Amino acid sequence: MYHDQLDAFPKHFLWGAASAAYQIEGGWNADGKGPSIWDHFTKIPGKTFKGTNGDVAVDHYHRYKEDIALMAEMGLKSYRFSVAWSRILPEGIGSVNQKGLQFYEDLIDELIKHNIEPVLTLYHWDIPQSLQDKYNGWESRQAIDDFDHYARILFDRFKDKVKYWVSFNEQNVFTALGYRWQAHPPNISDVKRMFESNHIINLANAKAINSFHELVPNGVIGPSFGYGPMYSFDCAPDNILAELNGEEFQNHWWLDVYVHGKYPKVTLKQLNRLGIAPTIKDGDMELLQSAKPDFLGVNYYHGGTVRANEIEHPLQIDEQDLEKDFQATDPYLMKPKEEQAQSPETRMFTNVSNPHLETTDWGWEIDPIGIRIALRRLQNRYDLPMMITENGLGAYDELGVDEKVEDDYRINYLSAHIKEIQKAITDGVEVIGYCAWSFTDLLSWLNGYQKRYGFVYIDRDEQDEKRLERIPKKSYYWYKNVIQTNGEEL
Ligand code: BGP
Repeated sequence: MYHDQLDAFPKHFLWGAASAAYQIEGGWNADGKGPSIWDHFTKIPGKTFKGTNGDVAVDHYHRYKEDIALMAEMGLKSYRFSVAWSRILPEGIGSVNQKGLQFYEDLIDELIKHNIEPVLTLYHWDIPQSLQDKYNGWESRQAIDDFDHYARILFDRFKDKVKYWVSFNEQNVFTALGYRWQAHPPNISDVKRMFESNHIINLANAKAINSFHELVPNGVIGPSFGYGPMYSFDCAPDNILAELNGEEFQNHWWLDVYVHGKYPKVTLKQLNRLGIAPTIKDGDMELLQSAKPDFLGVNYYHGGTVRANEIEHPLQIDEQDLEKDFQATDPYLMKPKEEQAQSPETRMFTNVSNPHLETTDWGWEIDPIGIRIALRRLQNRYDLPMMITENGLGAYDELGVDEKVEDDYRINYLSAHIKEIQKAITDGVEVIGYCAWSFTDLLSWLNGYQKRYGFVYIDRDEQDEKRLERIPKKSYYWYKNVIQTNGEEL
């Protein structure tokens, strides 16, 4: 579908930028803050690039006024940030740390003073370490009530100041990296435990959304999902089937629960067969069905291309095995069930690289049309308003001798994606805002400070905090103009 003329962006479109507490704040133990699992994890040798951590990060905790002044100067309409649970409740439960709460109140007031709409994320990956120690964090159902208690403190305090709320950030990413790939805290490699904790997080999400609707009738809430549309490698029917499997296993597995309160049947059956489906207790599905988000937050970086497994890995079977029985024709089924369970997607699809797409310096595919495809698919299936809550380019920015950063590559990247969003809006998709990742440079979870995303350069690196000076890049001025023209000049 091609349009002669594109619709204008909606009048009150929320042109924004995003961040997360651990990646920018620093002040890791300031004013009574307790440690989170990230404070703990980053101290394990070999886990992050050059051992970087968020102890100081970009010191936003002490410099938020300076950062918000730069947002105001840019004309930013919205700013998405996350609250660190362990600043509010250092032990995860118990008495409130008033200074921690006050920090966020001051931040929100400062945003409002400058007409910047706050978008508050309740959870961007940093459960308090004390809850991890006490009952294994998200593996315990106690976390559902404790998260709700924490969320209600924020709903109560900020219900008249904050309209837009995000419940969980990229549940698909932090459960996979934390419980399967040992790349994030809590540093576990166990697929069964991943599905169990994921179910508990679904319940926590639903319970908090219900509390929100009780306490904040004028606000809106939704999860931010890390969505990557799946593409079939080609039109061979078995690859199309692989695409269907990939979309269900990687995306609908979460989104169907958020929006419709149910797990996709085919994936659930497969997980049950392998003995790794989550334990669903009486009342769980009712809770999931009772909570409906008001909008979907979409974090878009790239999608994924898949093909049928047998093509990618041609069958290699011992002559002897062939004698056995029909199952011998499928090497996957010959593995013990426990081994099959460690890679449940094996027979559903295989990831391959897409020959049509270039990649970033970190190997992430660059696919602007994918954001339109994402929005179209999500509108089709879930029919909720959407906010792009993250999208951006990680690059090695260089501060020139003239103290300038000429990041034309970032401008090209963002411009191409925003144009596709405009096409999706013209198609008929309801998009209420766009948060670029990120406003300032910040700590990349595993990649230190060299992988930069911001409109504002921060003068620090892995070894040296330097002056932590804020220097607007070329993209800062470009985005300022995008906002001023409400997207007419991209
Ligand atoms: C998303 C996270 C963000 C951010 C971004 C870039 O998955 O929600 O917090 O980090 O990815 O990722 P990275 O820093 O790994 O490049």
